[in-house]
Amino acid sequence: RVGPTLPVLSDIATGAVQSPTPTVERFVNHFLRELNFGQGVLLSRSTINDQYIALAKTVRKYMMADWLDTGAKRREGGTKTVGYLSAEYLLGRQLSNALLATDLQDIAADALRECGIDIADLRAQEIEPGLGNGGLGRLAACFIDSLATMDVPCIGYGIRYEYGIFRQTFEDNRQVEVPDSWLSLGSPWEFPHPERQVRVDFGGRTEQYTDDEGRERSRWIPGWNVLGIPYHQMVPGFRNHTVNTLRLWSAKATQAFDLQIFNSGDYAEAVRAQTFAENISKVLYPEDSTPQGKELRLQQQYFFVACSLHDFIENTLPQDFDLHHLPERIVFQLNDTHPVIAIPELMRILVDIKGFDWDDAWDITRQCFAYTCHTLLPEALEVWSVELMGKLLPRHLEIIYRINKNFLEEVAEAFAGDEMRIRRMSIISEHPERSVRMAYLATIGSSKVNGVAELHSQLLRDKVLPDFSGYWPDKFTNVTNGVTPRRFVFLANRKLSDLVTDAIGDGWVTDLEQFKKLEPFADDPNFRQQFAQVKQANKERLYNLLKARDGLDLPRDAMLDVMVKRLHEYKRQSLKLLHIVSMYDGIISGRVSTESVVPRTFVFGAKAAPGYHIAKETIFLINSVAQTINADERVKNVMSVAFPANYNVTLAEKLIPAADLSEQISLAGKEASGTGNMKFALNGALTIGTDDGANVEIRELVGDDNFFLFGMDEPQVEELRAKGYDPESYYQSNENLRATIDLLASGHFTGGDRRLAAQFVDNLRTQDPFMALADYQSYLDAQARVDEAYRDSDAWTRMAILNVARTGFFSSDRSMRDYRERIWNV
Ligand code: AZC
Ligand code: PLP
Repeated sequence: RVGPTLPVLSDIATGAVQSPTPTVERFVNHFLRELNFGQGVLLSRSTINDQYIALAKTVRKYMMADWLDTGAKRREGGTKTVGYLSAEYLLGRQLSNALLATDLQDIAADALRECGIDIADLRAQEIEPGLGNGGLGRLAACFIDSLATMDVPCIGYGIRYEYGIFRQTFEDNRQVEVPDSWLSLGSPWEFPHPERQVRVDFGGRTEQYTDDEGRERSRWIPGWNVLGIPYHQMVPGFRNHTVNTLRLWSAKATQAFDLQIFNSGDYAEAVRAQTFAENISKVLYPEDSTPQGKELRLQQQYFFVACSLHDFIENTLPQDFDLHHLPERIVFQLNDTHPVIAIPELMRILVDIKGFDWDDAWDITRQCFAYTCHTLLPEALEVWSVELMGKLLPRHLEIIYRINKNFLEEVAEAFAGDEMRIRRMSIISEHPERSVRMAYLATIGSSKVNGVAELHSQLLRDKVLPDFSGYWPDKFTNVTNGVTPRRFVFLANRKLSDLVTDAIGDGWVTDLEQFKKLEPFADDPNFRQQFAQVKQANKERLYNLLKARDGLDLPRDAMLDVMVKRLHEYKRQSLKLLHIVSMYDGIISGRVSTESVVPRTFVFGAKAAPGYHIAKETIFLINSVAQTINADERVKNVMSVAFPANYNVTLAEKLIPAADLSEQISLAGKEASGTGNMKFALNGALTIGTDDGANVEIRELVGDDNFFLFGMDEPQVEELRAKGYDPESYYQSNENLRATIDLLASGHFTGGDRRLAAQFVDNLRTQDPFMALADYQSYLDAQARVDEAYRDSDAWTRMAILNVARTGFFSSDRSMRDYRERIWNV
């Protein structure tokens, strides 16, 4: 078929280029052209993958004019840009989001139908780019979506990992990791620009010299280098003709590297050199929150940061831009400490390359950075040994020392030489080995420091960085996290979106506070009935998927109780497991009759870091418990446990809209914020949760009556810890708890083998570092309240509607407004 073509976008001036008005016929035409001339196949001979790629490339054409236009507008406007520096972007599938942003969903579906293709099959073909571990990476993806939707100039900078977060499979109930080769079937959403390569140096030594003006200076004589190749992705705003850019860097070997160091005439050796260089962007480190301190990881961090700063300064700013004005044009947001090496890197560029005085450079640098901390766990605060830093980045280490020296002089002056304080505040810690505390460097080198929920920001000020917040009270602020309503409500929950839009119009998609208008509908029986039908339909959709995907057969009418997040001791999947086993024990021991219980389906989703032993044991035990319970006739129809493998964004989009109950049960004071908790509430699940992270704010907004609170709060946790926590005393004094743990230990769930549960049980009884046993009774009591509430399904639905109506605050659009006002001034 031949039809009209897209215009040639040769000479772009702001606003001058219009995308073609989409029609079904045009879309068919563009799609078939992509299939024929792009993939080189006829429709009749094309595979689903051919069709998916052709569809993706068709959709991106409809974004192209806006992308070029946005770029031109940004260059001409001379406005300030947000440079979001993040080692992770957990993007999720791109196709549906692009169709939504461009409003092409219906046209594309119709067009494909004309070609005899069901668009759902093509959506399912996409492998999601899993370039992140969990909450932190997904947050970055939500933020860039919101910035595009709000038309804020933003470049997302990161790493194009060849392998993202591993694919999880289970073998004999144990987690087995499989490489995630997300690029293997082609990646139609990225635009490589090898001609824009950037050279990144590593290693070598520094050298002191006197410059032309007689100043003592230092210069870096690097030992080796690699090239960074940028891959661009479009970040479309929601139907606003803005398309921002995500720029991910891929490492490639340089010629110089081969020749200078490794080329001994030995072919194998020369290839090894290339492999070595390209390893830098080969794979995402699968540790969530707990850094490993590996050399390759520091290489990754410096690699993408050096590429990004170079890209902005040399390729994005106008030529001859006076860098004294840099803070007027860029603010780099540091997504946790992973990109913090950017601070000494900017100093190096300004002082060593551009010849600035140290003090001028420092003044500029501090204005250009802001730092977000995402954790409270001390073990999650990155430190790099001085030895490693000196070997890999000798000049940066020198710069860090000088920053530290100047800073400590300032502290000494302000606090009359208070030695203890000076030692506490030093970027360099001496124990257990000399190392660089990246969170301190970030704090000293940034204009603002923020936590990610009210409680977290308060604890960050009071517990993690008290000396710094005392010294610079105004530097510290809070921005509570948010999630994008486009992906996590509109796309993930079409039925709810339609219902809500019928009730209050569609303004909520970009102004989620409008959900407030739903409040009166909570008292409308007709609306409640429709709302309950939506929930039921979402459950059916999920169960059909789990049947097809995992062969799971789940009952249709039980309460759906969901705990999905990375597996971490502090998140306490162990406590959830204790609840399940207690319920099961109650029934099989005859204490509780099946007629009296509220039937529940429990769903877990969680990946464990491959080297995190106790987390993997927990996965094994959950799977073992699930297997036993699902096979036990005595609890048939009242209990089932499902653990679909490989929890990722794609699965989250199906699971969250179906849930009745959201499990947010971390030990108080450990979960910085959580964002899964927000997604559940916005999709009409009720939360059972501790007073932790953003749960606190969720509960404040939805009200105590619409939230199941349990457990110690953070001061109580501290108090118990100070008193000396003895998990065994809870085991001894609580009969149900004892029965539950004994049943776990008995081998009942592990084919009679007591050893297989021993580590898990021993850990709980003797260490229990996250106090699951202390919160156990309170948790079970709260679960009993959940059961009571669920029995009155109409009242439950009312509470669910109020959760939706009152959580519009958790839009990432609101988070971005807060960053603009409190941190960025853009
Ligand atoms: C997570 C926090 O654990 C989670 O509470 C928060 O919601 C999320 O960041 C987004 O702010 N942190 C991480 O994933 N990783 C690290 C290094 O903390
Ligand atoms: N992993 C995935 C795939 C997610 O989609 C999310 C958030 O929705 C998270 C992890 C973070 O979950 P939580 O906030 O519960 O830790």
